[in-house]
Amino acid sequence: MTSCHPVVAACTMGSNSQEDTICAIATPIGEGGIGILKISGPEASAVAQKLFHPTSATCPLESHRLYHGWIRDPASAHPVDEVLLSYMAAPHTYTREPVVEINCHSGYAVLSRVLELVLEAGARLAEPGEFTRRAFLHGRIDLSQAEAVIEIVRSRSEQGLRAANRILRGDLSRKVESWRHNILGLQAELEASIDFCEDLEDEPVNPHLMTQDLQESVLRPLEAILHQYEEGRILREGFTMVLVGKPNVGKSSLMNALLRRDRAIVTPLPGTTRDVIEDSFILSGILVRLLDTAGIRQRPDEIESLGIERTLKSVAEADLVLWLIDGSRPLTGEDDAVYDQIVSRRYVVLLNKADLPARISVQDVQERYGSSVAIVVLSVLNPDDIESFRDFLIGAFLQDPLAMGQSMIIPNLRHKECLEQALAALRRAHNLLQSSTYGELASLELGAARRQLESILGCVPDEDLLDRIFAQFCVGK
Ligand SMILES: Nc1nc2c(ncn2[C@@H]2O[C@H](COP(=O)(O)OP(=O)(O)O)[C@@H](O)[C@H]2O)c(=O)[nH]1
Ligand SMILES: [Mg+2]
Repeated sequence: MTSCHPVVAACTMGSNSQEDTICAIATPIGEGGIGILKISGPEASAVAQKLFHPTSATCPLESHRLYHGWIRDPASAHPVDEVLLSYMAAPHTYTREPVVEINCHSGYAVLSRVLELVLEAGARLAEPGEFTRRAFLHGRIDLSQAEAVIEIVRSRSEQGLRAANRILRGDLSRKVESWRHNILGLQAELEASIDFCEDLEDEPVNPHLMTQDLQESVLRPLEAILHQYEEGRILREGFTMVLVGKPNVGKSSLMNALLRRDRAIVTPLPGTTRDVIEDSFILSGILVRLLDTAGIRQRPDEIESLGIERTLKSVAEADLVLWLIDGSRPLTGEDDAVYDQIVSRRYVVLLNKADLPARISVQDVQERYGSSVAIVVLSVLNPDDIESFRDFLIGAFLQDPLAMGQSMIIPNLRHKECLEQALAALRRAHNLLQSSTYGELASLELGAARRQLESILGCVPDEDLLDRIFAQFCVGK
């Protein structure tokens, strides 16, 4: 990536924590096809060559080639595993350091023995995220891209993955870098005009043009990207739906039908589901989190009351509430009690049990709860109805995030907070510029905004922040 790298490199050079050679098992430990051990650092090749015996003699190892051979215990010369080993010379590697990867058979004993030997040969066990941290410290990626690596690893949906890949590719970095560049330009212009005014008592810059420039080249695009955060949250974290309704209306049955497996217990006895049960499924490439709740009802017992408390909490956090009503029984005060709890949220009514003789109609529901409510009539036991309901959800609620997922850049929470701070400083600068006498203060505000943007890219050395970010990684990434 781009023009920001020299900045990152300039800010981070001089850190000397990167001089030793680190290693870690990069794949999940357990029985499997292949387990990979990664070594990175100046001694990577020397460490590997103490243990590795290639089938056909090749010394020194050539970069970016795969070698077949055996790992042997240097003390006893006993074979430990038959492996494929690759050596990648710096700087064309993940960390920009020399890297060795050993593809072993995957098993607990094999991997831990090879790891032990690599440690004895002079490497140190990597900390969580240390490989990616080195990629960042060596300027191969900036901080926002390093964060995208975590999101890629955690992505559970195709759309979430796409959004994270866009950040890793540098789409956000390029924008932030260009705003930073524009602000720097404005600041230089402003500083020059301040000096100039002092010397000549003249006004060489047009503050009107400057505020316009600030507005168009930074303020507006920054506002636009912040706007994308909220919708983008759904792509990243998933769309949360919570099922509510009085007991026995079919909530757990709907949960199981949407998940296509028996997750929640379904019984004809009211009050079976006492806790909030959570699971998720993929709808049109988007992760949908589904929460089945205890029915909201009057006069519950103690355990059920706790369940109801949790239900109300999930209602408050949901993107959409699915309110189930049993169409084969008359509406009661218990339905009213549910309505009272969800009325301020975005919700849809599901008039369920349409396979049974109807005791209430769409009209009855509208008369009681208002005509603007969206009502879906269905039987959750009918697979065709479930298919139509899935289509309804996509059409009514996932269209916008899906469209966004095609191209938009979606900042994460940390980026969003930096962008908000930058925006606030830019707005203050904008106001100061309009009253043209406060050039110096405006320049200070521009500087504050620029620093917020730099912190998105990680230009500002902040060990605490780096520790916090890289602690979220696993060892070996
Ligand atoms: N006939 C019919 N029965 C249903 C339907 N949906 C759920 N049920 C039954 O209603 C009872 C309660 O369902 P359940 O999912 O446990 O309701 P919950 O208490 O709201 O979670 C069970 O016996 C289900 O089989 C439906 O669409 N039609
Ligand atoms: Mg239930």
